[in-house]
Amino acid sequence: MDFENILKKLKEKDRVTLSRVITLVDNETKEGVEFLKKFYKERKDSFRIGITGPPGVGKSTLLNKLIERFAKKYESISIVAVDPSSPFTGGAILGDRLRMDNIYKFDNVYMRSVASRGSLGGLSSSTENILQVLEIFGTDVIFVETVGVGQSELDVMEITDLVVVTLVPESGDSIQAMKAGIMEIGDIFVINKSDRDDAYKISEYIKSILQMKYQDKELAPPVINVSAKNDTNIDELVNRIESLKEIFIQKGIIESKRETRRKKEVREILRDMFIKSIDMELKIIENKNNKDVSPYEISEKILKKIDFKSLEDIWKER
Ligand SMILES: Nc1nc2c(ncn2[C@@H]2O[C@H](COP(=O)(O)OP(=O)(O)OP(=O)(O)O)[C@@H](O)[C@H]2O)c(=O)[nH]1
Ligand SMILES: [Mg+2]
Repeated sequence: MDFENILKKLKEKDRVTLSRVITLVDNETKEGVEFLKKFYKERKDSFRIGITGPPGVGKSTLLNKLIERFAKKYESISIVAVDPSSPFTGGAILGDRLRMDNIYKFDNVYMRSVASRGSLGGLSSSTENILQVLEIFGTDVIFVETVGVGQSELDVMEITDLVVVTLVPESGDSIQAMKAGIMEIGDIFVINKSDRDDAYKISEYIKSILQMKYQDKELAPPVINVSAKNDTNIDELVNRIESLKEIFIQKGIIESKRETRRKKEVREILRDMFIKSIDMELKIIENKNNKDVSPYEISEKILKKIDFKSLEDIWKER
């Protein structure tokens, strides 16, 4: 593969090449890994915004409105939708593409859907690799949409710089249950569908929960009522995102999040490599009669047999 030529095309903002490289990386191919290794230093520090929330709260509709604003302001915008087909809307990728019609109106917007499957390093590490390709491509802002249902979807939010948690007026009843997960990770809380009744009651309720948690009123994440459908208060949300971004940069929060991510990724990659090589050794041992050997002893034997120098080659051959 002519990596230099691929990089050149990416830098020329060639989307076909971009899609191809993302596929290589998403499938965790050897070429994909080599590409990321070789051109890691070519990355731009894109600002990563996570949009999460329960199924059907209007994340994609909201994102569509945000794209409109951001596409006018920045040179290049990307969207990564992780499993856009939630059981709630039954909306498949196609449905999302219809909802997000601004993807087509602006030629500086790139969208990619990824299936919500746990690869070796988990959903967050395979999504991280895609974001790195987008950063090599040179995008300014990346939006990541996940349906906030499970732990792996919440983990994905850790690879973003700022998290927008989206709720709706009806979310009130389930907030107690959500507290441990989704309520913990939001930097901004949005009450979408505020064209409906009780939208302000719930925002007051969420504010009170957040203020209790953060004690200092100033530090509590903002809660903003919007209606994506009617385009109400979207500009206010954009302003909040932009000002929080500035604060995060000034306080060094983004830099430290990035450092934490890098460390965590190394850990996950190493764990993948180890597990793979252990599995290979286990296969060899399975064929032997070990019924009277202690599992501890077998484990120690396997550990001694692992060739640490070739871990990377083993990993690449998966
Ligand atoms: N009344 C009202 N309906 C809305 C609003 N925003 C979105 N919807 C509707 O809510 C439904 C779900 O919208 P989506 O944008 O697909 O929601 P989502 O959170 O992305 O859904 P999943 O990705 O499937 O979890 C659609 O029928 C939208 O038209 C809003 O502000 N007000
Ligand atoms: Mg959606």
